[in-house]
Amino acid sequence: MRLSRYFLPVLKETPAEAQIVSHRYMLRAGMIKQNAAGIYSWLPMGFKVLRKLENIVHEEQMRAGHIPMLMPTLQPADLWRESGRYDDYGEEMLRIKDRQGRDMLYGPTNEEMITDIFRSHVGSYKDLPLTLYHIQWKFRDEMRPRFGVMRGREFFMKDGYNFDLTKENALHAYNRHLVSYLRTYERMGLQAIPMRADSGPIGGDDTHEFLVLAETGESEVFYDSAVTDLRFGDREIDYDSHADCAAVMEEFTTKYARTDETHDPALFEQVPEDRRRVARGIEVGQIFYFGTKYSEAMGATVQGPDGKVVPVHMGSHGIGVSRLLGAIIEASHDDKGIIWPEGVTPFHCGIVNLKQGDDEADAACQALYDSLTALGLEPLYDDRNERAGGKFATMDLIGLPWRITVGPRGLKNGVVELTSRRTGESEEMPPEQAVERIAQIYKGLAVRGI
Ligand code: P5A
Repeated sequence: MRLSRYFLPVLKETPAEAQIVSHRYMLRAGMIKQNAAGIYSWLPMGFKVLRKLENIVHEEQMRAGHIPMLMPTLQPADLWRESGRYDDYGEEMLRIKDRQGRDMLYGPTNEEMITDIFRSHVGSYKDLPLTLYHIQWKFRDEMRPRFGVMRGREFFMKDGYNFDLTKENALHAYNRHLVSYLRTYERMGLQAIPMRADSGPIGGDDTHEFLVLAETGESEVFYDSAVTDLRFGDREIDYDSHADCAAVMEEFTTKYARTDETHDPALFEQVPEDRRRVARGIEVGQIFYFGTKYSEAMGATVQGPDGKVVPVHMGSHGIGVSRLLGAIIEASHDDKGIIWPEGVTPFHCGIVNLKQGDDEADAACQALYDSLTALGLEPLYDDRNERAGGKFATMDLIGLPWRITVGPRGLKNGVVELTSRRTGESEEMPPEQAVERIAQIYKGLAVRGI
């Protein structure tokens, strides 16, 4: 993309309403625009990152054997009357009447709707196990929407639902989700720690939240610092193996890690004192096992192998896809701007032309652009007629992990400069070598966006 033809409405001033760094940088880097409290438009660069996160979530869900679909944002109230949650959900639910006077709502989550789909089509244990998911906009009329996309009213969530014949199988689905979530967050360059939590309006006893540690997080968390040494990495896992998934669950959830809702001071005391941590975190996902709560209320049953008709065991599992943008920026920035992890960056590298209009510099930039594009990479070429300082400031703000700087002086010696946004270190090299280096860095990582 050439910056002169893109829509990147960068702000010079820091918007007064933004209290935390991710909100400030998302506004300043022209990624989002607020349309109403907690409701945002995703401008091209914000949309691009959102789509990349969505792609990673899809890839990891499908790797775990989960099946993508799409449910609507608007739901009939009657479904929620069946589960009893229409009245329970309270003020957070946005209630709407259609022209016939029917009660509708903008879905805050989809347990009822998926249970209705399931009961309409599945009647035998032979069709189980089944996990369906979608990535769709949700609405919760939060009392205090704040921190930009972090606590929105309209937000983008991946929500998945498992249907199993037995509790044991449903607990395997729970473990399998934990494993796939660990992989998902790590691909986004994040460490998200599973912590025992409270199930709130979703229900059930077994639930873990995934928290990214950050001072600006809304949840207070208590943990054994040894949990921060755990990495899932690139290990191979058989998602169908109960034992493999249970082993990962045990590895990642045995050490003390809880949110304030389930914190147990007596148990925490048993953690060696030098490893006890009290901090704040951003909740980027949550998994639930709630047994037959919805299937019993709504008549979602199957005939088992013994001929008996039984309600299915279920769980639901969510990832806050739009919130993740904020969480990634909170975890990865400096005082100049965002520092995107390679796995989610909107463009793979920036090209800065120090002397736009100089034939040699223009041609060198164009050649770099063409070579990178031919390799399936997406550079953002700053071809505007601007001072070098302004171009560097924009690149630093928008946070592309790599920058190639091209100027007449370097070109005389046959070199361009390759700079890492994270370390600030620069190296001079021939243009072909810079292309080669960037291709190497993104090997296996290059996801094309929109
Ligand atoms: C699990 C999937 C559920 O709703 N039902 C379907 C279950 N869980 S949850 O924890 O309530 O939400 C899942 C994730 O969505 C994100 N989230 C939000 N993101 C931005 N703004 C909000 N107002 C908001 N509310 C929830 C969180 O990341 C949460 O973990």
